[in-house]
Amino acid sequence: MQIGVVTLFPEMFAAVTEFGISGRAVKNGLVTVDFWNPRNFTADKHRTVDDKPFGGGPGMLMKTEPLVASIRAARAAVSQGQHACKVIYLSPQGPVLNQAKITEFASQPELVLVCGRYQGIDSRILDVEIDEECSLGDFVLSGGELAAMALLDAVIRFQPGSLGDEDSARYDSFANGLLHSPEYTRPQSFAGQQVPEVLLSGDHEAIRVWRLKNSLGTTWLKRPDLLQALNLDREQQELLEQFINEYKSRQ
Ligand code: 9D3
Repeated sequence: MQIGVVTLFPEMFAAVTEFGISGRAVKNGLVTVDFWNPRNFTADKHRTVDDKPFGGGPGMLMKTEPLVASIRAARAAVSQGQHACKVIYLSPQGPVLNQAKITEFASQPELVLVCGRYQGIDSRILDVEIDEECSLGDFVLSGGELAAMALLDAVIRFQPGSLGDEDSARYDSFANGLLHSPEYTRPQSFAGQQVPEVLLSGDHEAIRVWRLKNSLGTTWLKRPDLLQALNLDREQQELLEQFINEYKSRQ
């Protein structure tokens, strides 16, 4: 996969391209990430990348020509002019990113991510150059880079070969829209609390049922909105009902 990133701050992306799972995937060439800095597409001696909004008011916008030139350069480089590639603008006004969007983006051969700074970009650039807007949620960041880095990390993890066997196996069992059941590691006794017996039993079926029940229960407790979106099968309904009854009798 080829990803072009349009940003005034390419150095920030080292956090994704040089560390951990995403860093290894980049190092192994499973994905290439190239940066396009509007600063390098300026023509004036001050290399100006911001401009005043028409109508006045506080704050600046990204200067049009360097931004558009860098988006076009990124687009041309990743697709080698062969075909259209998706251009995503990280924006607080976009729909909130979720795993379904990540899998959709991860299946593209190329992406261009556009990071805004200041108060954003001219609305006509949005119309002409941008295919989709994506937000991380309803809180204010100083620019699009951290959002692009989150998207990048999530997309790169999805490239075949980027996860070790252990990680992918884990991922598989939780691609089901539920939160994970509680997990425990050594020591067996910590802060006066014991690891649940069943996890020490070696009984794989009992462990599967316990994990499913507690996965449903954790989702019910912490993210009931996720349960609304699911169609639980018979076993899941019964296990959730058990969890709820036991929880209520403990309260
Ligand atoms: C305080 C400024 N806001 C009122 C006009 C507008 C605004 C402009 C630019 C708010 C944030 C930003 C910079 N944010 C992003 O570029 C951004 C973002 C975010 O702030 N929150 C969640 N997701 C994203 S994706 C890109």
